[in-house]
Amino acid sequence: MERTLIIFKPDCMHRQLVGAILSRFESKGLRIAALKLQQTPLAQVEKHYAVHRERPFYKALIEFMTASPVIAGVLEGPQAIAVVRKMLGATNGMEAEPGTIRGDYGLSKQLNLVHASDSAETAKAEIALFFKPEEVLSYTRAADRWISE
Ligand code: 3AN
Repeated sequence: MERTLIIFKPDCMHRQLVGAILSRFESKGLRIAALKLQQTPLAQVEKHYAVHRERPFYKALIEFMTASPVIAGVLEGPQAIAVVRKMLGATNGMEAEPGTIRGDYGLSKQLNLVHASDSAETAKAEIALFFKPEEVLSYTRAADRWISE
């Protein structure tokens, strides 16, 4: 079992696509381990995107990610990190394959709807940045034995 951090970004919030996209993750069989609405503090967004500090789009990215409340969550499942990244598709919505979330809903590099952790190390650090340990819950769903063996 793996856990991965997702963030429904401001464009997703304003386009009212959170329900539609969360539903795709649920339908896949991923388990919601945490979910919350928050106005992300500047320092937290800066820490989250610290790897992009030198990139030309960094300032715009920080402004975008603090422009409105977002919904952050943790999804759990077998190989959840790779599975969720695959469901999102390429960063650039113009290049993302149809059938992926960005391929179906996006036409932009920056306005790409959902963030998801890209490795086991980043997932661990990002979950710790957004959630206290007690906010991330493990539980068994009635359908779990029919979703993965
Ligand atoms: P991903 O979200 O697919 O992991 P990253 O980690 O390369 O993509 O980039 C983080 C975020 O920075 C993206 N989600 C996107 O919002 C923004 N971003 C990445 N590349 C660009 C770019 N060339 N122009 C504008 N924004 C970008």
